[in-house]
Amino acid sequence: MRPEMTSSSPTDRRLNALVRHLATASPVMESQTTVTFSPTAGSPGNSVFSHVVQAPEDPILGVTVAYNKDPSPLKLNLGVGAYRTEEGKPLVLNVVRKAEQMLVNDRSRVKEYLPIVGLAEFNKLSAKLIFGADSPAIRENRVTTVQCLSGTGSLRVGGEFLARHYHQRTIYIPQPTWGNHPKIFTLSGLSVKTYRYYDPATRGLNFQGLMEDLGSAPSGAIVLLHACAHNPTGVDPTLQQWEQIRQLMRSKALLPFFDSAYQGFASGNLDTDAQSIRMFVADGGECFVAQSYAKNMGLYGERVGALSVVCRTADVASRVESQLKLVTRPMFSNPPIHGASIVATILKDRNMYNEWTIELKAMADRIISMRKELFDALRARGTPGDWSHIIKQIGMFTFTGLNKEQVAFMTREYHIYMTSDGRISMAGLSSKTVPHLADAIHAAVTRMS
Ligand code: KET
Repeated sequence: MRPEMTSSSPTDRRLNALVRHLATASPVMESQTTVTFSPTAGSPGNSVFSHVVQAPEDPILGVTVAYNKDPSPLKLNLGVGAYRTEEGKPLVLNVVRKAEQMLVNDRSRVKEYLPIVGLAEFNKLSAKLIFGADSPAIRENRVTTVQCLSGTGSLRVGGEFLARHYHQRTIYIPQPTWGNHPKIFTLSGLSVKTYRYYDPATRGLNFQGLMEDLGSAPSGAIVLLHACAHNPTGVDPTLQQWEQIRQLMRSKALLPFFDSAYQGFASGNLDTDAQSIRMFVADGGECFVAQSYAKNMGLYGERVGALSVVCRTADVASRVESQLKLVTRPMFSNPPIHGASIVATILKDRNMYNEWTIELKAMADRIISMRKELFDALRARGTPGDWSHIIKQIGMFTFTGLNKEQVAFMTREYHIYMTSDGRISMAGLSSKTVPHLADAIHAAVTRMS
């Protein structure tokens, strides 16, 4: 083992580096770092990286890697949450194409760096979209919004800010949740705990467990909430339940951190899907919101999103923003211009905005019709079990209840790819592929139970 290696894990080392970074007000001096001399050239097999072990594939994006390697013409990717057309093709929205054309035709546009906080117009419009056009918090300048690298980057920037400036370092995330959440927040420097969320017996919300766990969380703890279309379960609280969650959280000074990756995808309506967040903002309290345009505008690869922090006063919001800049500047300096310009072009023009809502609703409706078709196909096959959760669940995913072995069987025998927790991306399904999936589920349930 080389002298600079320790037995600690990469996560420990990352956190130690973070602690050292935060503890030193001045930049780390060159002389404080240990530099060892290792040969970087020479005979093969002598790599300074020979100790590096092969990492496992990502549990979600790795499904696409496996799918791409499968030569079968029957193969079907229901892993990643990415919308496909009835023909199984990725979709670029018409309104996005139109906005891009306008941007290309505008010769006055340049490729200069954006400010550290990103495109000002995009930030303003994003806050309006999530909090509502008439939001008092926006009117009172109590919201700061910074453009980040899609939903993931927004969560990470928020997490790092909280690790530096908030008195409580514990964040509670639902059990289960999107697989990247625990990694993002641990690497931000927070300590991650879970609260009960899903009841496998009812395939619905474990509301009592949720309230008990948040009720016994330490005062001030951060709580990650999926704004709508919970991933992976497709189970959301009702508005009445949200109100009870809000009251409990405010009474215990728990800090809400909303992840909004599916606004418009749950109900087909942008305002309806923002209701949970707006309830928390309406009470005048503080909260964090990470917004993504990956799904609702189909801008997956453009990496466009925003972090908003709602504060008690305009003065606090302005100071929070100044510190968010210190998080992003050494992380990615400033965000990319293209995706944010597309979003701003669409959001600021009434006609384009309306066109977007129609296209968004069509995507949401197609997913809902896939739920119905899959449910009917399983009923027609007499597949054992109650499959009504397929039509009750909300958003991009169905949490089928299929176990790891059944999923592996469906991949092996039917070339159907999905995450091993039994989550299916309904957005990847079409009328043509429903029978194949229903056959596979039927065989898995009858032969592998
Ligand atoms: N939050 C949630 C709840 C979420 O499902 C995703 C992506 C993100 C944030 C991040 O999205 P971004 O592309 O950074 O804006 N989920 C899908 C893709 C992925 O895993 O990266 C998925 O669950 O399939």
